[in-house]
Amino acid sequence: MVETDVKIVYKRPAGFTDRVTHYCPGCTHGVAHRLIAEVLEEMGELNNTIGVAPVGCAVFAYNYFNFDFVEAAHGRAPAMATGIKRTLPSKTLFTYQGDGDLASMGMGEIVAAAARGEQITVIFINNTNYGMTGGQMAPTTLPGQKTSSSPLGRDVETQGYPIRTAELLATLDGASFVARRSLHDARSIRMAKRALRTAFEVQKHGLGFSMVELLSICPTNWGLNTEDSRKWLAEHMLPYYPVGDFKVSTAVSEMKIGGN
Ligand SMILES: Cc1ncc(C[n+]2csc(CCOP(=O)(O)OP(=O)(O)O)c2C)c(N)n1
Repeated sequence: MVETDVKIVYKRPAGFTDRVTHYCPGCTHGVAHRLIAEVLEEMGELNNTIGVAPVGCAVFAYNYFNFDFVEAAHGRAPAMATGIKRTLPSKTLFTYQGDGDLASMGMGEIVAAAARGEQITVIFINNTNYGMTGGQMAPTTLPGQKTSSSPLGRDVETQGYPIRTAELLATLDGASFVARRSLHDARSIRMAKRALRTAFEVQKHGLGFSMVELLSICPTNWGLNTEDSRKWLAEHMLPYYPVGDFKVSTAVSEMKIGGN
């Protein structure tokens, strides 16, 4: 046998099962999943977490994480997370929701949960369309963007303007930490991980409602390859959906975070 100096620098996070995901090639749902699994492992929370899966492309998320998960009706994940968290307050609760699930079907749920200051963490995947059902227009679809239900491009005169969900929720007194990050390049992904860590720490410290919006690519429904999708996100999504922290309560700004 040949001796080697090979060191493992990258491996499957402990928070994952060994299932292969059903996501399309290039889709960043897998990146978001990985960041969540890494953060919960680093926080020692894997055995104390309950996730709430959405209706949408991530509907089978419960198959990919090896901790407890429940499945919500479309857009109702914040209500389920609220009930579970109030019943089991020592558990870490998070919802994982797309922009159709959270900002369309579930807009009422998320606004109410944030306004009540529920002690839950929300991971919001913004890929500007309803991915699972064939790429229809979502509340996040950009002006002029072509989708399967806006083939001539979103016309704001008749179809309205996109909703900047993070900014909207940040206006609510019940929200403690609301941020937007992007998953289109390595540096952004590292910054996204730090924001997720902050969001989960907010919950661990009992400081209230936290949400991280993650700008994501959808090569299949955008009709672009992965590389062009990443460029499209940077060119078109970032100007409309700037990354940043939109709400950091005083208590959160004074919070001490371990790890990276
Ligand atoms: C009550 C209800 N309305 C509509 C649908 C159809 N539907 C399933 S997934 C989905 C949208 C999913 O899009 P999004 O939340 O953006 O997630 P993605 O698939 O892009 O990750 C819709 C409209 C449904 N299943 N139930």
